[in-house]
Amino acid sequence: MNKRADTDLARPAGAGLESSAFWMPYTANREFKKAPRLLARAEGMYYWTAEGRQVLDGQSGLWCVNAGHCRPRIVEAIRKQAAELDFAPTFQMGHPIAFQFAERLAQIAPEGYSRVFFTNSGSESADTALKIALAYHRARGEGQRFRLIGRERGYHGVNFGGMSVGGIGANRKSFGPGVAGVDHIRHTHDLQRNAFSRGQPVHGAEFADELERLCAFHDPSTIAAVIVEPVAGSAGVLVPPQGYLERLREICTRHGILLVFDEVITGFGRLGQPFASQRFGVVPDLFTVAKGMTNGTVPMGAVFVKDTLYDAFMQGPEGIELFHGYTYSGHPLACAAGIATLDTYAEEGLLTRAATLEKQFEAALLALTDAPDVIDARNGGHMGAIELEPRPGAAGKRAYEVFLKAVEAGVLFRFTGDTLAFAPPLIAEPAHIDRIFDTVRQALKTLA
Ligand code: PXG
Repeated sequence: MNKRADTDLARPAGAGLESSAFWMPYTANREFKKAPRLLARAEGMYYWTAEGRQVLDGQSGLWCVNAGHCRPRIVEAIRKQAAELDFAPTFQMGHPIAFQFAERLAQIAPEGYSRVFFTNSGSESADTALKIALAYHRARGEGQRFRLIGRERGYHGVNFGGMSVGGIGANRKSFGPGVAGVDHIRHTHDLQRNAFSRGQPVHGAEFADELERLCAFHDPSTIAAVIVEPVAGSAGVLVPPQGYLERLREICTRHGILLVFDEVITGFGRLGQPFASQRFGVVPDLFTVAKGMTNGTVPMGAVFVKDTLYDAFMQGPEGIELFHGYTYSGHPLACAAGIATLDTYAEEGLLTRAATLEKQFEAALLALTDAPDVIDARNGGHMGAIELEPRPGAAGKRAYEVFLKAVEAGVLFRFTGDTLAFAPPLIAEPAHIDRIFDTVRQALKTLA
């Protein structure tokens, strides 16, 4: 038996975690456990640390708590569902709430999207979308379309499919060759031409032409799908240049390639519309969601599938149309949380609220243009980033120090490399937004 187990509960929060059993994800474990930062409670725009200090959530958890924390309606729905139907299978059986939630989701989706496949995370959504794309082509007699195209600096989760099409080097390098038949187009970040853009940058629609080059190289009839985030999130909020997504769409259509949008971050109101495709007026063939789907409360994801694709499967031979699914696809607790989340979004107009906050968010973010060491500020909807000049020989260090200073001052956001990323809950008021960016300015000044 683990000798420490009995005494663990009695020790002060955060103390003595050096030998903790928890292998933390995407974390410098040894460093963290020496000086842990523990969040113990949350409500609305705020967390409280284990020591009782209030922290403003500038990141909606991990881009997921779009309606703010511990919303009573969602809490109650989960509580009630857990007592009524904790679990029931969705393989060859069903339960009503999964059907209800799918209907509700279809109601807010772009036109022509009335089918939803449930997963449990963004990673599972990415892999599910890629598998549906491959199976769709095969069902139509185009099984030679096996290639999947991603983009540099893309993030589609950590499972093998999503990792393979993903384009962040550190997420790939330790894990072998990944899925066969994958290639990447270049990213859209162009600091020289587009630094300090407001919203969509002017330059770079032509980066989409790389897809045309890969078509020529591989033969387009071998390419099944292209997957991109409409706005790249993890790689530091890269907003698509004007005309870029339109051009990707046009090239895919011309060559019979499916366009997949990964809307795990952009979905559920982050850009001022329910989904990014509605904001940008570019409609993919499939899109993935997770995170804001249940306001971050119960793990869940989904793939939205265009009716034409679904219909192609339903016209095949009788029997199971897609040999794919998870034990927890359409889990009752997640569906209950999801329905209550959609109710909350609808009641408070949150799926379009980012559009009204956008100018103030942009002004507060772009005001940092003259702060020390800032080399770019960029935004779209209710998300944005500040890129810092890396310290010579110590990439990422400056952003980490700003992050620590801000947490000390009671404001939480994300950093990746030397980029700080911001995505507060959609219930934010202007004063919250000002506080986040004032805190960043102060931290930059102190560290300069
Ligand atoms: N696609 C996108 C676009 C994502 O942003 C995933 C897929 C994977 O989702 P799951 O639920 O499997 O983690 C994500 C996740 C960050 C950060 O701050 C971003 C994510 C997760 C954790 C941290 O960069 N995105």
